[in-house]
Amino acid sequence: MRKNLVAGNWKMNLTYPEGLALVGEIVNAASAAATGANAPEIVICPPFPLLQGVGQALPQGGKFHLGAQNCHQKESGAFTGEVSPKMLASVGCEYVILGHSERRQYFREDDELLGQKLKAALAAGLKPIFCVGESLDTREADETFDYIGKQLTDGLFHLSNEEFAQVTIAYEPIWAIGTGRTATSAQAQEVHAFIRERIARAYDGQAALDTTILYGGSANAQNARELFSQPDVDGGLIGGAALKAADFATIIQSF
Ligand code: 3PY
Repeated sequence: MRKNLVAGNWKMNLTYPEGLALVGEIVNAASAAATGANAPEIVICPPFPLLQGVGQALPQGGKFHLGAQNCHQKESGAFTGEVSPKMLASVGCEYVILGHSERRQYFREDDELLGQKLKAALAAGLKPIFCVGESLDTREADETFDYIGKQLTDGLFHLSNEEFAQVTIAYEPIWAIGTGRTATSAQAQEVHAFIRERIARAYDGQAALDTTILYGGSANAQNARELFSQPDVDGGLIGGAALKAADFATIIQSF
């Protein structure tokens, strides 16, 4: 079901003690903001070794949820160094980010592999946060909509209606990730509306209305309110600003 949602992607940052300290600060700073009609669902996505400890530090049964940043496509087996969706679920994960541009770029994850990961995550009861987004070259060549349309068709729209209902989409323009450049709220809204229209075509109008679509890419305490005020922007997938408790709390209060 469509909802306001803010997810913090900690990426490959923080040791175990640092992560526990940060999550304590976030819970203190954000608990007051995590109540009320507009309060978003809050998903904290630390690196694998921090998952269980961070999960245990989150208040249970409320707005806070635990997510991972990736998973393998198989349930178990001889895949040295990998982590399965079932393992994530067993330490309390409810969400998993899939298809982040850093995974696509540095680990060569393509739509076929991401399709398998999506299926595996869903089979383990996880809710995927599926990322799409164009490079600067693609934007400047005026090919943004074709590119994102293809990512949606090839990566996501093979899911059944029931599977798709579990998915949150994150629009993360690559040129805005870790660069300090943010899409303007109008640029974000334009792409979010396009994504919603493509969902309506692939599934139906109700599925389009029910899907949560997040903006990611240098979203921060200063620009979150403007971004989240757009009609098709339901929240954010937050990078650097998720590592600062006060900023993250401000973002959570930006609805
Ligand atoms: C960023 O904002 O840098 C992100 O990549 C969030 O996932």
